[in-house]
Amino acid sequence: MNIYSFPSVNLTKILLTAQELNVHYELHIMHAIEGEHKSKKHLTRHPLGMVPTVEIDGEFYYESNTICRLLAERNKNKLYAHTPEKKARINQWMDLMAHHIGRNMQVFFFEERIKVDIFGGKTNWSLVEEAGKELSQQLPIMEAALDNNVFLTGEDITLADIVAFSYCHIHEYTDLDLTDYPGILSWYKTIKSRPAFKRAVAHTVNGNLFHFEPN
Ligand SMILES: N[C@@H](CCC(=O)N[C@@H](CS)C(=O)NCC(=O)O)C(=O)O
Repeated sequence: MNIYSFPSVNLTKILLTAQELNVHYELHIMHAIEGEHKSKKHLTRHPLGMVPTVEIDGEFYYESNTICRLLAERNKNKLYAHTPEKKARINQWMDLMAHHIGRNMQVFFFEERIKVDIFGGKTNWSLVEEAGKELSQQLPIMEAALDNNVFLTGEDITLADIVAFSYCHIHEYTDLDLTDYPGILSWYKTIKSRPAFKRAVAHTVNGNLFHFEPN
C-alpha cells in the first residue's frame, strides 16, 4: 500500500490500523506548505486535493475511516467485526469521533498548533473555549464506555479505539486537558504502549506523528 499524506490525525488512524494489521506500506510524506496536495498529480489521487489517500493494487481510496475499514475487511475483519450489529457499534464510535468529539479536538490542534506553527497566525481562544465546553459534555460518554471495558466496544481493540486514540493524541500537543477522565487516560496509555503505536511512530519521517514537538 502507498500512503500519500502530510502528518495529521487522519494519517495517524491509517498508520495505526496498518501497523496493528501488519499491512506493509510506503509512506509518501507530502509538503503541505508548498501545496503539494493541490498539484495535478495529487488531484488524480484525490479529486479535492486532500489527504490522506492510499493506493492499493492500482486503486486510490480516500476518507480515513473508510480506508481503516477497507484494511480491516481485507484482513479477515481483524479490528472490525463480523456482524452488522457489532460493525455498527464500531462505526458509531468512528462517526462520533469524526463528526463530534474529534472535531472539537481538532479545533485545539488547528488553533493552537497548525495556525500558529505552520501559518504564523494567532490562536482564536474563543473557538478553543467553545470546543472545550462541548467536549465537557461529550467526553463523559467516552469515560462511561471505558468504565467496565478495556476498550471502547469491549475487551478487544477495534477501529473504534484506533480512531478515537488518533484524535486524543492531540492532547499531548495542546491545552486539551483529559485529567478529569482517568478512564480515558488509562485506555490512552494502553494503546500508546502497544508495539503497533511504536512501529507507526518509528516509520514516520521525524519519529513523531505530527510535525510538531509535544507540549
Ligand atoms: N474526512 C477526511 C478529512 C480529510 C481532511 O480534512 N484532510 C485535511 C488534512 S487532515 C486536508 O487535506 N486539508 C487540506 C485541504 O483541505 O486543502 C478524512 O477523514 O480523511
